[in-house]
Amino acid sequence: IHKNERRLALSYINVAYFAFLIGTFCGLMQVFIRNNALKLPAWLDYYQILTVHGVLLALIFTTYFIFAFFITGVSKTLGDFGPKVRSVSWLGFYVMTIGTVMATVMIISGKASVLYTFYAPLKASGWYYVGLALFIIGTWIAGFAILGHYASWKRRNKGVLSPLFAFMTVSTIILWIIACLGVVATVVFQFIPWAFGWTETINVELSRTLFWYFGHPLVYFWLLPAYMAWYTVVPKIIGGKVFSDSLARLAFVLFILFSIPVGFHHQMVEPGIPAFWKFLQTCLTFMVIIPSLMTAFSMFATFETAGRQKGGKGLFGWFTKLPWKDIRFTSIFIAMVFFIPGGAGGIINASFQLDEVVHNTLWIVGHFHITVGTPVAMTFMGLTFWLVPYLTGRKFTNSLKKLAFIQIITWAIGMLLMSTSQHILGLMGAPRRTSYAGYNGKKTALEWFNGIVANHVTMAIGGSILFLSAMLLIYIVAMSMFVSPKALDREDQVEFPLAESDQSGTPRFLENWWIWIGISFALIFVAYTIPIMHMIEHAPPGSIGYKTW
Ligand code: HAS
Repeated sequence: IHKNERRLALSYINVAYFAFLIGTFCGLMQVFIRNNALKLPAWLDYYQILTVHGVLLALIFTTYFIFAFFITGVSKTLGDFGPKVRSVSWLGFYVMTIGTVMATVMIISGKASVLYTFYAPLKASGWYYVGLALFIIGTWIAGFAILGHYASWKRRNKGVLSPLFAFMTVSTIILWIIACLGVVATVVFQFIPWAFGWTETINVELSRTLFWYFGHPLVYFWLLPAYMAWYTVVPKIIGGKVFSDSLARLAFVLFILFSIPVGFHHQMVEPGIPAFWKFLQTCLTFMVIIPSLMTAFSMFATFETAGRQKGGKGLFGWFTKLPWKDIRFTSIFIAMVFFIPGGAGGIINASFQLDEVVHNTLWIVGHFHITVGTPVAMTFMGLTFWLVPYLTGRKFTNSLKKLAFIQIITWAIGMLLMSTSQHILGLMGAPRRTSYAGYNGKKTALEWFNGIVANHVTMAIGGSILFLSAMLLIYIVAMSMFVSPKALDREDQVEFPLAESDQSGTPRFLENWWIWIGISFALIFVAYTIPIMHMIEHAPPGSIGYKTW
């Protein structure tokens, strides 16, 4: 790809891993605080650290990495960006980064210890919300640059289906733009006026609703780039093809339709939303599980087909033919395995009454560490091992490959220990979002939390292994970014593995975005209009919306 796109993608990756470095360090501190083994100095607060951890890992690391992957893949499949798209992309990068720096400075200076969900009535400095708004606007600019590049490709290739990678990128960006409308609305019209003192108070229920309108599709904004790698990169690495081009496209379209009108499943216990609307969104949540089940089916089919082609015999012989010694594959395979309990946990959370048992407990923390923290993060690690050397033109040496194996195995072990204990502690009632670990010295509580797995110590051991793994990853990234020798011979050059996808049977209407955007808005309208009108009608005195009805 063009050297400018390389530079752009590398800039995104640098910010991503810088955020990863600080974010994982804060994670390490957290497990020790919860274990009562670390006392913070007066100027540093548990919530300050938790906010840095959540924002830098869940929002910044993911988003920057995702854009690096998009830019590289789109310019590889649709061609060089050209000067206009290039400048808009850089503008997006700078606006995002100014926003990120503003928000991070506010959190570190203790003026925004509101966690990554920034629930009202917790209030941060107004500049924190301005930083967040700039970050989102930056992603829109960068996203529209890619959409513009895609549109010009479509104009030049009338009636032709776009390459699968580009199709998936466009779906994910459309999902992101529609999702962000909620967070932009609450940040610009509710939080900023309230934080700067222009309005007296804030409509809490409405702000949480607008946040989760965004918050749930946010998790699919993390997941879909991982799925892109599963669908388009993994088959190439294992020597196969995309199992079904139309199935893959349909799965992405279903995410555009069903990932947004489901935010109430994060608000099941909130009294301000009538049960009927929660139930409706529970049903829609079960719809959004379908494309993940399709993905699981497709992955098994890809593995089996490729394994049998390589001579795998019998019921499971194909399994042994997979390239287990290739870290690009092994890392992503482990990521997939983690998503089986991760997804099952999600289905439990979504099951209306069952959520009463796990809501606001450490179970949820366990859930998101085996969704975004492993399937997504570990897929991004598997991509990093070839993406960085591909962009820098350096070798991914044998010693780096060995280190990469150690890194992946330690991440998997650390996460297994930490997330299992979080799930069990959560089932026993250990709360989330708190540094409180002493349980008032209550004997029964302390006995509960003293099992081998259900223990804050196990959680801390897992967390420490994870931190060591994270540092190893930073070392691997730094080496392949700046130090490793340049790959001068062809065989040393690292490739962008992209599988062949047979489009001959794919229906053209799958790429008619207006149909999907239209249905998506119709579902959002059905799921949200009446409850939101209800919330505005009951706006508290002094907040925006009060007495305007
Ligand atoms: Fe979730 C809370 C429901 C998926 C992230 N979720 C969270 C939070 C985060 C998060 C961050 O309904 C906490 C938010 C907060 O701070 O409060 N989640 C779901 C459901 C799914 C789901 C139904 N979540 C995710 C993904 C995330 C993520 C993905 C990040 C990337 N989640 C909830 C609910 C809550 C929640 C409630 C709120 C709970 C509360 O009370 O607060 C579904 O999308 C899951 C579907 C997935 C599957 C799995 C398919 C499996 C595949 C792997 C195949 C494996 C292979 C390997 C091929 C059905 C694709 C085979 C190899 C072998 C050897 C077998």
